[in-house]
Amino acid sequence: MKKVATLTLLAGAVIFAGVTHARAQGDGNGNGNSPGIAQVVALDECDPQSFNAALSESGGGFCHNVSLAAFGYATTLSDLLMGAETGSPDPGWDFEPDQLTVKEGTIVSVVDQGGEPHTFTEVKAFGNGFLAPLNPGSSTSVIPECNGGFKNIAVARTRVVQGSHLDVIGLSKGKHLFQCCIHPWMRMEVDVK
Ligand SMILES: [Cu+2]
Repeated sequence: MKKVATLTLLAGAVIFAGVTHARAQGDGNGNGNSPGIAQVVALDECDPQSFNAALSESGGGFCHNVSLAAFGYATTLSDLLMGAETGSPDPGWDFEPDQLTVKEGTIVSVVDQGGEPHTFTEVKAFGNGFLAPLNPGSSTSVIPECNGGFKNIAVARTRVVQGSHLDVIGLSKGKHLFQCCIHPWMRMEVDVK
């Protein structure tokens, strides 16, 4: 019982730390020389029932319940896989906005407001992710930036889990392409002026 309480406290502390961090950055927005922040949201409509039943080996809480599944605002795992395979992926899985123009030095802050983890990975050219069933035609070919999945530390570092945010700093002037290495149709462009 004591152990559980400690864990809960720890979890609370982590969440609280995350919030404080986000606030501190918010204060820097537009003040003097502090860099501005441009926000990107990662969205999905995962259906907790079907996702968590199929992905129970990853802890059972893979898909958090944010999608109002009871009212039909959710995509089941089989529908998601079917759409991805046939090349008409669910548009509810998305980065918003699709394109962003920012000044050099701006922090691009990606917030995962969906129910699933995503990655926000910079790529040379958009292409397939590391989970074949979510690629068109279930292709096993993977673009280099996503290769190896989370076993590749470079990919793991671009992960954004549910309810958290990832800050991308130091983007050079020019065009940058980002995509999710899990759901490869989640794509966006950041143009740095
Ligand atoms: Cu994703």
